[in-house]
Amino acid sequence: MMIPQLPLARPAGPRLIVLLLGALLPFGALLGAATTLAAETGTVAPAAGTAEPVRVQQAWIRWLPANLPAGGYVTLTNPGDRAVTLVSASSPDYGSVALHRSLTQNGTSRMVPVARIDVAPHATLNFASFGYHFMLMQPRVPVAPGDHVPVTLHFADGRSLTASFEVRKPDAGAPPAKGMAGMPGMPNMPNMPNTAGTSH
Ligand SMILES: [Cu+2]
Repeated sequence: MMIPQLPLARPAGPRLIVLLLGALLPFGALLGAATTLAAETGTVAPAAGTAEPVRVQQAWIRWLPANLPAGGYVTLTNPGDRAVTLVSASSPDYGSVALHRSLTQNGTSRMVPVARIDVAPHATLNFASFGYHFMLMQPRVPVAPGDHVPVTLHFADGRSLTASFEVRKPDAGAPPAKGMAGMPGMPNMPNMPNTAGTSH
């Protein structure tokens, strides 16, 4: 791991060194976790030991033809003692990724933007179960079933996590859970091949 050099142009007093160390520690933690983020599952780097990593599983996108907005779904597990709050998401493959929730009001189903999605301590939140989804719009590249799209989840505490979302056909459900694959200490998920069984 590369350790940034302290600036030599001016003397670094003890206070400055403390500040620099404080800034570097979470950076180092991010670097350490980065190797696990490429697979479908991943973890959020702990912020200086204050929170345990969030686990992401069954990340997938329900593809629709004609560049219609696509719904994205995940299962988030918070193993920590504090709630974590998802506040936004982004993807290099889409111009816009919004947090949405489907509601049924007066017998009519509609979806509304949401500003945050909380995951309680020691809880698992399956997006689909609560009507939550990512609304992915304005694709920047051709996206088709069988593809994998990176989506970065941004949390209220400043942490973020990039997971690979499997693009599936409109009539497909969530991909099967990967068992223990998302557990810390088992980062050796292969670079995901197309396992969706599509013939696209
Ligand atoms: Cu929506």
